Amino acid sequence: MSSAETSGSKFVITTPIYYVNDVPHVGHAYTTLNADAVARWHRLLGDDVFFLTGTDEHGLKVQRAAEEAGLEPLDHATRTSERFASTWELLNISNDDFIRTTEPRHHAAVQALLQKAYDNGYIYADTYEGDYCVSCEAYYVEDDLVDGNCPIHKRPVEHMVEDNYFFKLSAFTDQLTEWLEQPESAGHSIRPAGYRNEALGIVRQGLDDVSITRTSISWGVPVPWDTDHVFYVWYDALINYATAVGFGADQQRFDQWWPSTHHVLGKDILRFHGVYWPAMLMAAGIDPLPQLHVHGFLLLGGEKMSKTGGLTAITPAELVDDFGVDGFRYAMLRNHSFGPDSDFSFEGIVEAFNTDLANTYGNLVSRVATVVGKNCGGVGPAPEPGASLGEAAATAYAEAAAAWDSVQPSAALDATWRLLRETNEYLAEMEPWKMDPGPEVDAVMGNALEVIRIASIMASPAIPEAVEIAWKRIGLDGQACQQRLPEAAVWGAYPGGLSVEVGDPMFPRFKPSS
Ligand code: ME8
Repeated sequence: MSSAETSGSKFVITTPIYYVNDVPHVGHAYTTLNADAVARWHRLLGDDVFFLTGTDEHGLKVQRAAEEAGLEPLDHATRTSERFASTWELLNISNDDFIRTTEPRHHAAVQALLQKAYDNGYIYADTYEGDYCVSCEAYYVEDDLVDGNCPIHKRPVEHMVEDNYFFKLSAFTDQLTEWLEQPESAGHSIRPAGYRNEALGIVRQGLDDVSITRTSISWGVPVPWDTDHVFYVWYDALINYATAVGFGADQQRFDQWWPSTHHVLGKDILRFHGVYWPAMLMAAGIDPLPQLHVHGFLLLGGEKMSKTGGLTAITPAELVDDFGVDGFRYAMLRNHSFGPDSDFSFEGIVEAFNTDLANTYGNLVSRVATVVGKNCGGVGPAPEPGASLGEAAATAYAEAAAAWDSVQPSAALDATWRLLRETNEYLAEMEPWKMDPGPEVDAVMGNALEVIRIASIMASPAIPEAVEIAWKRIGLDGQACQQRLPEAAVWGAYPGGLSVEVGDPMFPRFKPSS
């Protein structure tokens, strides 16, 4: 569906709910920032947005982390959940809800949804024996293991034997295949396509039924029809997306919001979101299925940055200290295109900050304000109706809108910054600073101001605070982020006659301390 078609409609976007066994790192921030930027873009389109994030608080991994910290699981979960919430506040994340799986609303929804699947005949009792990775909270079959270790965490698995309830995943092979193979025009299942093919590969290999309850631990949501059991953490966690829009509590609300659900997630949890979750929804009779947007890993020295992997934990707060909130947000979104794995580096952030924010955007704003001050008496002129920059702006907008629409923030910012660079080149060519006051310089500066107005709206999902400053500098009130697209991107709306202010550099160049 194109942006124009979804305008004014509901749009639900979610992040994974993060485990509270440790604190937030740059990998979590990457997912959450992408979801945040897309949520902000949809608000600009006038959509009614519900942006959900939260924490996943049950399971053996969390229980053990609490034991290690000498705390009750709930106290430990509360403490870490707050660290996630405060990190998102620091990063100016615009979530509309923050769900914790230990909340009563979630327990009720999990029980309601799985009871439906049970009543529909898709859950049965049996004994399970297998190799379990506590870090993944998942069983593996022997073929999946690498030298007897978990393929993701490279740690030994634990052999477990349990009386369990099983979910008849195998019954959904055909329906899952059909969903995964559906044409994009019917609403995509998983994007980018490589991940859809990966999910199809999992389904085609043959699906075994999966164990969904535990008796060995008590830290979970009790099974409503047999309270000796708790649901295995993944089957409780996935349901958070349904809980938050009212499943089992407010059917009308659920019916309104559910059909526009988009999940943003990393490739490590593709199997759960792209195979198990849709099958659970089918088993409970919930339709339609959500749309998935899957990204790769941020790598540090070639390894996934992971809290359980014991690799360097780089906290977002440290990077915000160096680059500011918008500097960090921009670099994360711009440097790592959504889909493939991508190398994360401090140098990469410095480069994005200095090149794009300081030299291109910040410089354009100061340069334009300075020339308007000197050659236009400090009053911003209106743009020319048929300016060539107007065409460049329209092209950049169309490209950025398509990229945001397909959840490609990096590509959208690329198109936006191309327009800013073209404007810097236009100024270098026109040399308005050499012109005398008069209509010629007014036209050039009006055009440049109009690009600043439009590009700032386009950049606002990534750098919401900086664009407000730029807007004010060119004499517009704040609220660039509250402009309604696509109308606000149409060339010619900068009214002229506004007072333009030079101010301090918006993004002073970052110089690494040696
Ligand atoms: O899996 N690069 O939680 P989790 C990019 N609770 N993204 C990364 C990353 C990296 N190096 N490391 C982590 C869970 N992420 C479950 C989810 S959802 C119903 C339950 C991001 O705390 C990425 O989004 O291990 C990944 O999918 C997620 O964090 C895993 O977070």
